[in-house]
Amino acid sequence: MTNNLEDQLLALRQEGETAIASADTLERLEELRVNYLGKKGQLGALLRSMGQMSAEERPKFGAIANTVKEAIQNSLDQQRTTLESAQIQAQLEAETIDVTMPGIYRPQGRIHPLNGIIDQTLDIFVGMGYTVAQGTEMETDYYNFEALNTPPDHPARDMQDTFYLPDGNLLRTHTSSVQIRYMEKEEPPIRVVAPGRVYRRDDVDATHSAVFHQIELLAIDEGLTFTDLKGTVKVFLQSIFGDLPIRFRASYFPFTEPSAEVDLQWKGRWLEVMGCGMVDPNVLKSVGYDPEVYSGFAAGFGVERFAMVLHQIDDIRRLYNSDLRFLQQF
Ligand code: 2NL
Repeated sequence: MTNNLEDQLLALRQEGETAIASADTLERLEELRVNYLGKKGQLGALLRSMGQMSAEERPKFGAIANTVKEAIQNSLDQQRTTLESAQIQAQLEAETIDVTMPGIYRPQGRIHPLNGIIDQTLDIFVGMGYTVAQGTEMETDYYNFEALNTPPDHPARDMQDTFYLPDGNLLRTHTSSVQIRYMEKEEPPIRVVAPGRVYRRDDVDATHSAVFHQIELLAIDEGLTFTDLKGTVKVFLQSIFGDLPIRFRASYFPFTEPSAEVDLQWKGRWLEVMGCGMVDPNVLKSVGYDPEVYSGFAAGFGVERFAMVLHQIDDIRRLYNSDLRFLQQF
């Protein structure tokens, strides 16, 4: 009887160790633990039969049972360690980052040359205390012409030069209208810069487009003179084009008096880059400012023309075609 139980204990140990060593998952290992060492497990069943043993036999059997229990527990612990480290190893391998793999290609955009000039210009004027103003592309005759001292018989008002809409409104021919509206709303001192899209019924060729971009600037204050205009324009042009010679040449605009064209010496010849002048007293009157108290200067330029001079572009349409082979050069 005793021998038989001892044999069963040793057989249990043998069987248990073999089964545990071949468990290939942690779940399977837990099943085996319950089966051998659990409350209702096989070792427990054998121990319960100790009740029928004599007092002399019990200690010896108990000692063997303990050894078997420890042996099975050791096998379980060892196999758990083996399975857990295999699991970690597998996870590490699955999650390895291959640092030699090529990266994901992300196309790199860039600023369009026209936006580049607009950004640069606004930065310069905001740095000098100017406020950026914008307005609508559709305007009334009053804000585009009348308030700007442009008489009804002026050629700019001709059907040939301006796009008129069926309702009598028009597409603005400059952003001066934005500045007129700004002056109506605000009081001097005024420092404003107005970028935007403008329309002219020009014949479209390599240097003219029916729609283009303009930036105008305006300063109104007590005691502003042509010298203030010259200094401002010079600082601005030199920060865009570098330290090149510039000259002011007498010209005419209905909204300024005196008026001037500004030329830039670029690769040995004089290029016309902007127009400017002292705001005509009639323009000040039209927004309710007293020309005896206030004076001011204004200037305007075409962004496309700037871009063409700066980047030596010979055809304005290149700026509108979105051809990446062209745009990627800037
Ligand atoms: C050019 C010349 C110019 C102005 C724009 C202006 C605006 C107001 C009052 C007076 Cl509100 N003048 N603007 C003055 C002179 C020239 O632009 O060649 N633009 C493309």
